[in-house]
Amino acid sequence: MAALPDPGPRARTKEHMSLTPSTASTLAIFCKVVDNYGDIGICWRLSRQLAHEHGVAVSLWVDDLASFRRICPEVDVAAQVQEVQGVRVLHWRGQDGVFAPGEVADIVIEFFGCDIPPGYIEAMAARTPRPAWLNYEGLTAEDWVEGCHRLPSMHPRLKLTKHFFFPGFNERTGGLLCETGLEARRQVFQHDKAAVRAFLGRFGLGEAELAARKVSLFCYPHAPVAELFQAWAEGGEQVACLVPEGVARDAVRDFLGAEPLPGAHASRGALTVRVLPFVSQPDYDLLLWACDVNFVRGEDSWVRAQWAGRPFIWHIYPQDENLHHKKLRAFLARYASELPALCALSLGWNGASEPEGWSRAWQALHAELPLVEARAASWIQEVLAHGDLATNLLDFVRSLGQTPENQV
Ligand code: TRH
Repeated sequence: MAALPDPGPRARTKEHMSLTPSTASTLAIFCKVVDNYGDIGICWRLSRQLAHEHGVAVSLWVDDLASFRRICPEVDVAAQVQEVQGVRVLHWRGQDGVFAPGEVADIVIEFFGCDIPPGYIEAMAARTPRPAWLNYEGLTAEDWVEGCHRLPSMHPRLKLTKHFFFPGFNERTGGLLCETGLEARRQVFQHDKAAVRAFLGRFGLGEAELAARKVSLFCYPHAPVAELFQAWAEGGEQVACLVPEGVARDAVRDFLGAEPLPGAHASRGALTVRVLPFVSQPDYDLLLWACDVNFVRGEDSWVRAQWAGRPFIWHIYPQDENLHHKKLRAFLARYASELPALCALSLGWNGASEPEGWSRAWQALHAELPLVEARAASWIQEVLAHGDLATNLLDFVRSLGQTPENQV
């Protein structure tokens, strides 16, 4: 997305001044963990980037520290307030609470429309200047988001305006979260065979697995994992499937014939399945970079697989009335219109179509892999041409300082 114009020195009111790194603006993110790890995964990634790259003083309010700890082991689940990697983390325990206007940040983000405490909203309205208030929405490739991105919504009672901020894939959306230098670090790692071996060696992979086609597997429990395992086991190519602990538990237990604990592994035919520990977010990136094909899910791992520059299959978060199938098709239309085997396998994996057998579907994808790899590379350039989400978000907030409803 093209950055909104910098307001320039003449237009810099108090609001604008607060957004320059030298004066370090403050920002509060409210994160309700609905389930799994994506809610906190995205909020944590955004918090870190705003703090580390933009000099913003970030307060992350999160209601579930145990989920947070799984992706960031240094989180103390008992602490009400703690500092983690330069971010102030607060345990959000409920909707009660009275806040003074002085406690309100310059920028307030509510993640996926979670209701922030009414007391905090009252304090936002009483603050001078009022904060920029954004609702950070979910990622979808559907066209309608382009009409909704940046739309204002007036508070029914208070003099406050909330704006919708949509991540997305083009300049009519907010872009995707991507840290500065990520692409360069990824390239260096993937070219450094010794680094890749050392990383995978930490999980106990032997020579045969290192030489096999390495596939990481992260999906929801309803994915047809057993069918794919069978296809790989009966296939003509050695496959090493790396599964984080807790993922596809039943299918993995059946394959192993044992509890799927980290380190457990077994081979049948051409397939070895190995259980990995659930790793930290930075290590999960390395895992995606180290594998030849990645199965990912939800939102954050899906985006990280895109930045890995390797073929990936997305297991989309299921929604009522198969709404997610529409979202999946919208993404495939953008990403994979020239990749029929990737589309077929992705649709089958998500139950949106019946594949003509998993062995055939995998073989077809296998034959298409060079094209998928080329697409993975061109996609990164295409999406990053519109800037990264954190920068776009701050540009948008800066532009809000110029609109009448945000002036005191
Ligand atoms: O875990 P997810 O399914 O999360 C979600 C939630 O269900 C949420 O409610 C929904 O809104 C959202 O998806 C779309 O999938 P996701 O988004 O990929 O998040 C997983 C996070 O966990 C991501 O930040 C990567 C991280 N992770 C690790 O840090 N280590 C690991 O070993 C693995 C497997 C993942």
